Amino acid sequence: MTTEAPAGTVAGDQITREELQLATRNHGMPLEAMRYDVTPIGLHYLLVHYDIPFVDGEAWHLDVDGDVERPLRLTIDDLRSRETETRPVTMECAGNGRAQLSPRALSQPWLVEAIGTGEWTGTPLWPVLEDAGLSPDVVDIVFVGLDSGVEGAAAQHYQRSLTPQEAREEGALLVYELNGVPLPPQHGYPLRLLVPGWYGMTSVKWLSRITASNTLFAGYQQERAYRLRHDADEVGEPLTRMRVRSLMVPPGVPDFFTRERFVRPGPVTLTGRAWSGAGTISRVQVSADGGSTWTDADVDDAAVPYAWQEWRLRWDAQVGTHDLISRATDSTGATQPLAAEWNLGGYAVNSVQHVTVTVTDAPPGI
Ligand SMILES: Nc1nc2c(c(=O)[nH]1)N[C@H]1C(S)=C(S)[C@@H](COP(=O)(O)O)O[C@H]1N2
Ligand SMILES: [Mo]
Repeated sequence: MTTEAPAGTVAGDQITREELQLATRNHGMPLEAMRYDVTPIGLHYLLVHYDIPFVDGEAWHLDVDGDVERPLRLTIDDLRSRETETRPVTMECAGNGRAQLSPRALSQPWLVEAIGTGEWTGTPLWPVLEDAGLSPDVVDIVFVGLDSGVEGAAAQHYQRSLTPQEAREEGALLVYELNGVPLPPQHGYPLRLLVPGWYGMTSVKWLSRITASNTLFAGYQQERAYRLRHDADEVGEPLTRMRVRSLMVPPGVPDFFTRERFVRPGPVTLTGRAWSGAGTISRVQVSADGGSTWTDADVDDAAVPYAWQEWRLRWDAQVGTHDLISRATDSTGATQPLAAEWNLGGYAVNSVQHVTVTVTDAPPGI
């Protein structure tokens, strides 16, 4: 008996041409780049729904309008002359892990690599909204990107909303620099929203307009996409904060094509990063035997909340094949599940990563 995959999903491991087309545009972060506290530009993952807009930064401005007392039009210089904040923030795509599910949603086929930590510079969002003066009847604030396309059969600009409470309390920034330089085109030049601790879809790139509204925003990226549902008819739970997750830098060297790992026998330092939308990580456990036994890794203290923490554990690699796993627990006590929990859109998959390594003296020279 065969069970049919729901509409918009596909079962099995075969990648479709459209998924490949998305995957070549939207790259992940090579996991070895977890060695850097701040991900170098170009190694941070990338997710662009439509096309990267070509923006003339001199002519660009940000409009703050809608249900406000004083509509604002701000240039980049206006934003740069406001209060400045620089902070490392780990960002993850809500679809990270999607391609581990079967059936999987036909979309960007991430395995585990849709992550990165930028050092973002910008100005706090809330004081800008205070200057504009939100009317008391505002229930949603809509952030509109310059990029547009067609999704769910509807033409749209990429746009997402936050409630006034979220805009005030989540530490959101309007950012114009990444790692000390103006935002590169692919990461939102000249301005993006950044909501620390939330999945990436909230952090609208190429921001051109912020509109305060006295009705709930019902745009595609809010009402249809980025919701946890098991059935297309469900309203679903909106995605907000990142679930707890850890990843390991795959040790040793890879086979070029299969990416299978080879490690020499002897002591090896296993290392990686862990993060959570709850703020900080309290524990990382590592198993070298597929989850039968676990050892606590050393975890660096959190420098600031919402930036990943490095962990490490010395492992005595014995000849043979081993299934390495890391498992993080955050400050709320939430722990990564051992198996992925299926949902229709393939969102918020935070199950543990398995790294299979062959410990051998051959091939020599490694
Ligand atoms: N305007 C706009 N903003 C956007 C997107 C987009 O396609 N257009 N993609 C979102 C998604 S789904 C993610 S995961 C993050 C990715 O940010 P990055 O490409 O800078 O890593 O940007 C978000 N902001
Ligand atoms: Mo995303």
